[in-house]
Amino acid sequence: MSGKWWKKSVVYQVYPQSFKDTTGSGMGDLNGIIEKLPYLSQLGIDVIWLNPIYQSPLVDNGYDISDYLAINPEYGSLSDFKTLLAKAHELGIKIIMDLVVNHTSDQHDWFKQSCERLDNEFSDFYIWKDPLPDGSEPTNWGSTFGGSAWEYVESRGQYYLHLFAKEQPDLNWENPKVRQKIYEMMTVWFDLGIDGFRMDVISLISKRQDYPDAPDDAVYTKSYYIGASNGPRVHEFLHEMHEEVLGKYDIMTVGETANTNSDQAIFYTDPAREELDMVFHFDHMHLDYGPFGKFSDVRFKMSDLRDVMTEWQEKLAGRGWNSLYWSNHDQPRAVTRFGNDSDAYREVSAKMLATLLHMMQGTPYIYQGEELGMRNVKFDSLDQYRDIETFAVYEEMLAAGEPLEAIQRAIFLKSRDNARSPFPWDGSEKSGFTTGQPWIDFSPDNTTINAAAALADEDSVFYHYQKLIALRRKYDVVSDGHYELINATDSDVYGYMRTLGDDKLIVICSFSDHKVTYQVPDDLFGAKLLLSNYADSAEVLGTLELKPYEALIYLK
Ligand code: TEU
Repeated sequence: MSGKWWKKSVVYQVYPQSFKDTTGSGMGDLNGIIEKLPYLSQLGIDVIWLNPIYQSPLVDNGYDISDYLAINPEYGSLSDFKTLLAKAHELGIKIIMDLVVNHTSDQHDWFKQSCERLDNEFSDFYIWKDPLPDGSEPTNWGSTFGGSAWEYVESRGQYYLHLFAKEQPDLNWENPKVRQKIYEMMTVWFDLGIDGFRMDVISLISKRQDYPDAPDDAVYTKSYYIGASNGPRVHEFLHEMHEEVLGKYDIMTVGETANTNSDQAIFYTDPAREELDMVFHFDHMHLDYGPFGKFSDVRFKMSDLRDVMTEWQEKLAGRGWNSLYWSNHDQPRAVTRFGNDSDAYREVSAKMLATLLHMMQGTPYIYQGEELGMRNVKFDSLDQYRDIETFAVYEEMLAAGEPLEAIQRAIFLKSRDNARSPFPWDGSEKSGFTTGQPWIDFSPDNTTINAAAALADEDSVFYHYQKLIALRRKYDVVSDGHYELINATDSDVYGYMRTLGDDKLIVICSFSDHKVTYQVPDDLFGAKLLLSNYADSAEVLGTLELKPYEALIYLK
């Protein structure tokens, strides 16, 4: 059963820890989300994706789950969650949750029991290997958050695999009992009425069973396991999950799939294969990687971005479905990374990026604060960071002999904490977020960049998003139109067209900080302006002189 309603939906990602605190604890909570539902409704979004709110020691901010069926009391209770779901549904907003089943927390009861003995019910719930003859780790793999991907446990005399922190042991999907437990747990949440799942690192659940070493010359042995993305049985497992659970509900699913190319994405999202509805790919996130991966000061090239987005638009058309995103809780702020976050151009370039993404085919995701044009956070000291990935990268770059300045710059540009500072509801001292001490510092921008200011300014980034969402709802060409580039090699301007029947939607976005002339094909002349990010944009399409970061949508 599937109404495919998600093809017309816009998703808003809420990072609960940093959204709205109602208790003074300094951490956001479920009642805070309930309180702010009218704000989300005003923006016009259809679906909320909640980052993990389950019981967790919060070593990796909830991606280390110790009880899949319990709500972390820091966020509230199950009854608060039910209220949130009911109130959201009343407003016509659906809720999808995070499904983190590549690994659990080391505090999960399954893991505790698994550690104890080699012959109990949970012995094979995780990936245990004997030490090599010299006592060392089974492979040379590094973990995402530093050190080896293997941890020794005395009681079993064995190592367990953890692709992320050592507190996040990987589940053994080869074991059918593990899969059954997961399906049962998913069923509980669906029966409660949730509308879908975002599936954390789902492309990693199936491991190659030969456990090969990473080649000696691999720059990072830690990247090696990502090469093991899309393992041998991943599609079999997801199809099984579809048969056992997903296919029984009218829901949406989006898989997080690092290192998955557009051909592989079709395997995940082709409806005929009955796996997932869509995936998050990372190809545009990789455009500014350097020797230390994400932590670099390389700037993306617009032509590369256009190539990547176009490849995914074309490849998945009619065969799968795209997720459209600029940012999330693992990425820096979109306007800093892909736009221009100077005072002069922050708002106009944030609107440009929104325009470019929201008129494409797929389901757009807005990460909280993106609708305010929030930029990266200027933290003065390393002490202000909270994220384990940031600390791991700091150690790694230091050990590699990188100068402190370069490390600080990379962290400022790419730390996940850029996206995790408390949501600025207003310009007051505590940003309307909490009455207590926030778990992570506020951005110094909050006094000027905040929701109250945005709502009071009819030209704000917020209202631009609101209009883009309304356009998706109003015009089928936005969800269904055929995608085609205009002036495919222009060095400053990303232009494309969407066609459905006699309708043509023309989208023109300048990435330049100065004026540029743009020649439009003659047959598009006369199209009428639907939306732009300047007050005095040309009402009728002809040859254009584009202002810095100008973004235009025309309909013919
Ligand atoms: O992220 C998976 C993932 O690919 C990360 O390694 C990502 O590349 C990194 O955060 C980018 O800097 C997911 C979650 O979104 C993330 O928050 C978790 O830490 C991770 O899985 C482990 O569950």
